[in-house]
Amino acid sequence: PAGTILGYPRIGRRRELKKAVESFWAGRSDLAELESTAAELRAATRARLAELGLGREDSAIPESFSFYDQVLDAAVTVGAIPARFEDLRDADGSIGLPAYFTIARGEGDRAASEMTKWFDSNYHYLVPEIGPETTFSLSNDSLVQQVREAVAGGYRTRPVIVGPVTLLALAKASDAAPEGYDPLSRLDDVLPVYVELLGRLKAAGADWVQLDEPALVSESLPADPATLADAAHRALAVLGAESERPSILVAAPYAALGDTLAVLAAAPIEAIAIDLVRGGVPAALPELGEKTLVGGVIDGHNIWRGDLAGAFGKLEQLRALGAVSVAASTSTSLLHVPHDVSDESLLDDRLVSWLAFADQKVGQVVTLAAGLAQGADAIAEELQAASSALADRRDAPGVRDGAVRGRTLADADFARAPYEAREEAQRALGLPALPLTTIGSFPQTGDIRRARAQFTRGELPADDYEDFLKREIDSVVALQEDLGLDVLVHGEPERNDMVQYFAENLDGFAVTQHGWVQSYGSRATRPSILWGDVSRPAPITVSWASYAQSLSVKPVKGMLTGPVTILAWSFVRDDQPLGETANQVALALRDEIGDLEAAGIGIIQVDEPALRELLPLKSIDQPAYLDWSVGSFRLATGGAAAATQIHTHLCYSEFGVVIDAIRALDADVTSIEAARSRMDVVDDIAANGFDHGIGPGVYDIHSPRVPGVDEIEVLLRRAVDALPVRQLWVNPDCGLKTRGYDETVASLRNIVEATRRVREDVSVAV
Ligand code: THG
Ligand code: ZN
Repeated sequence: PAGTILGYPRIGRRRELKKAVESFWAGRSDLAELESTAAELRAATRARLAELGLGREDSAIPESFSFYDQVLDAAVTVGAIPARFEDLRDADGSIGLPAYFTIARGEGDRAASEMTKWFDSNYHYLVPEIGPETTFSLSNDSLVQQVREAVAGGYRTRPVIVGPVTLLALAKASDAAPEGYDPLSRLDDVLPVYVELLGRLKAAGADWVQLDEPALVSESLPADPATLADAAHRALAVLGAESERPSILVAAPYAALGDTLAVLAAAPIEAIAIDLVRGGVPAALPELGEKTLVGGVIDGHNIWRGDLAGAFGKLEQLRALGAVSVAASTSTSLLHVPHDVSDESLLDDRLVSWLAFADQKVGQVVTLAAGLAQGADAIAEELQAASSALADRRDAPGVRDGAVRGRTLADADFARAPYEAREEAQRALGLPALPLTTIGSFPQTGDIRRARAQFTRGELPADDYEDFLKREIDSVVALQEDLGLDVLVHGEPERNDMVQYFAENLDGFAVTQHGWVQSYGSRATRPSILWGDVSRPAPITVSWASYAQSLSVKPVKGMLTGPVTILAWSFVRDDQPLGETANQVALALRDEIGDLEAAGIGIIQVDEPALRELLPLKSIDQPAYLDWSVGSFRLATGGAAAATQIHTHLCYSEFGVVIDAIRALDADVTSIEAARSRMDVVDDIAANGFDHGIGPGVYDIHSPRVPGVDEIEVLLRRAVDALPVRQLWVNPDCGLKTRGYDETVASLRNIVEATRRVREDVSVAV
């Protein structure tokens, strides 16, 4: 077909899949109910995509459903599961849905699969574990059944599966594997299973299959691009040689394919999908013969209607470069965008006219496909309408705000007093050695969520809601005083989400009602839309922080989300460089910090958990990214007085990867995750000569387990042995929002006791 999409959201327009899956996990519904809900969702998706104009019978509709994660789907399909779950196979060796969920989520002392970010998206996949002991065999035929289900419903769909190279390239060596083991060394062993699968898909009625091979565009994997290209060459030679198989589309989304395009062009496959949004049109094309080049010209990452004429122009360029068969597509799966902007009745009409969620993007692909088939004239009206919307957006009030753009920046705005001077000034805070604090959020109880929902629905008056939140703060402050923490927080009961809360309180953002995007498994976020120049109409956090401070003589830490994280977890305007937008957010936060200082808040934390997340895939793009991301943090915090202690928090433990960036942030104190890696990170910190305050986490908040006093003491002593005491803080790994109160209180009590023990030995050294 002349138009397709690489994949479609799976969670359902109203998160039906999330609800069905979680209800099954809770034992409130059985497997048959779950399977039937899933089948209904798949049927609704096919019908919707056909209604939007993708062909019912020409393989234009992708079969891209997943109960949890597409990487886990592929691993389970080829039987590559961790040894600790082997006993979950059925008698015939197959891996059913309950086993699949157990592999994803863990059970008892069998650890869940590790989760990590999927290329440059906000989606997280489950990392396969592969070792010499892994035996590959076709172990699940869900995809084959879904093709049959589609055929029975009157569709020829195109099954989508993560390809063999990406599956192995994303895998980590299993626990049993020897040092230096490379899962990619198992390529020849896994290929026969893919061959068998392709045969069964063909027999089930699939004319085409899509192998997702985004690993081929990445420079951030253990295997280098040339090794991955060679693996693709070998894999496709084997898969392509089979006669009983569907036509093969290899999709390489998320960045430019570079030299590897020539490898795919020479392979015995029928189509190649490339990302022309992130990648751009290549200067020249290799000899493609009859192969179809699927041009990913509609952005799968973002929600803008965008420049449709420009997208069509890219497809025409492919033809001009010699491609005889060109098709229109999305740059990536539409997994990363919400279902349908027409569900957003509360959004401003004008804003809506600039937007395209998944269904609107399908419409755009259908338009481009018509243009390819019938010529540009046939779609002139649609192209014109998109261009008009783009022009309207350029000129609309709020997109460019003179007051925001009039703020000039000087180099001095990005720098604070020298660290030594700040350290001296901050002694006035009177903190003990190894100061005790938390990351910011306290448990979001059912009561808090209920009150917020009632308030949002208009059932709880604003005054009552505010009272409720104040009582919540009262109890969180009292708890921290009782525990003996040194730097208190207000607990953030007023925040639904650390990004959405700021988006709701800043100009230039819009929030959606139903714009859910899968983050991992059954979990989703509702990214805000950053559409215009950002400014702060009024102080946001000051009243909560001051209220909490009024309850205690100990310092209360103000809590803000940093500019990079606000951008990373929102849909951001695409009409100016990210760095420019980041600086606007930074200026709003800078003003907030000034107001917090004026209200007597002496310690302010600016969280940047996404600093590492947003790091570009291509190493050539990384320095520029670090430049603007670090710059925006420094702009946000650069106005703080020397005596004001600026903290930041980063949600990961790979300190080494971004140590230079962290140093450049120049925060007075940085808290990071360290409990799961048993404090290994302190050696990295010491080796790097990092000399600012550092709080390596001593409590893994991702687990309901309460760490014992002795265990925490061991971690603290490790830190104290590796680093000067004057640098060290004591805190959990991350916010306590997702934990219950019982385990939180017990864990914090143990942290305080362990710290007391260690302080006895180090007090002399301070
Ligand atoms: N906030 C935002 N984006 C994020 C994160 C965040 N992106 C990256 C990372 N954190 C993703 N992690 C999660 C963790 C939990 C959930 C979603 C993403 C989650 N979501 C609820 C769910 O799906 O049930 C919905 C939450 C709600 O009701 O608002 O649990 O922290 N912006
Ligand atoms: Zn964190």
